[in-house]
Amino acid sequence: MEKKDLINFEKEIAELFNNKKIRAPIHLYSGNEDFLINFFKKIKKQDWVFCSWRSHYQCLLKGVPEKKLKKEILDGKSISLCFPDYKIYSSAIVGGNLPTAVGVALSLKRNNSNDKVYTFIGDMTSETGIAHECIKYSRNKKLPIHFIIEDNKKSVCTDTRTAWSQTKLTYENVSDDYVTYYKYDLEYPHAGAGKRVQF
Ligand SMILES: Cc1ncc(C[n+]2csc(CCOP(=O)(O)OP(=O)(O)O)c2C)c(N)n1
Ligand SMILES: [Mg+2]
Repeated sequence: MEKKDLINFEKEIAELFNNKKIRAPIHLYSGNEDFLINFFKKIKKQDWVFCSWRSHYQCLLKGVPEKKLKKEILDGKSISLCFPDYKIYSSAIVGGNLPTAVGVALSLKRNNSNDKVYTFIGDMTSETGIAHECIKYSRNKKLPIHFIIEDNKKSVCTDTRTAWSQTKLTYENVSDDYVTYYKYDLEYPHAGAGKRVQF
């Protein structure tokens, strides 16, 4: 999957949403294609991927066919896309997938598996108590899990740094065996595609 394919996929979903063809929330990505394409080179087919409400790109990069993904989105499931066959799960709850991801990693370790868990979280999610606990536990127990912190500077319409009165996020610029931080500029609004849609 190339950068233009990812961008075009989101553009098509944005258009469908603005034309009232999707009767449920959507959360689109933009500006992080290069990072994700590069990062996914290390994610194997048998690895597990956990995401938030914003996960179209991860689904495509994990191998979910475009048609299958589009159908789920048209069915109103963009906010919680789960494809067990492709080992990718999303949750619309802030931090909701984190304990599950850690549990899967613990199970992989106990079963001496070589597979790994990759967990994508937003900047605000990375500041929550549950994220701090999950990252601490995973590090200390040396679990086969990696957390990717995706900083678009915002939590819905709130500036994350202002909300916590801190100029630097806790995991800002961290890059080690357990955490990868990156920044991107989201051109779409937090949810939707920029047009007020009324059914
Ligand atoms: C437990 C919980 N509280 C609040 C919300 C509402 N909510 C949805 S997305 C979001 C912002 C999270 O921001 P961030 O983690 O930075 O992710 P982004 O959307 O920017 O990718 C909030 C507060 C929620 N879904 N779940
Ligand atoms: Mg954010």
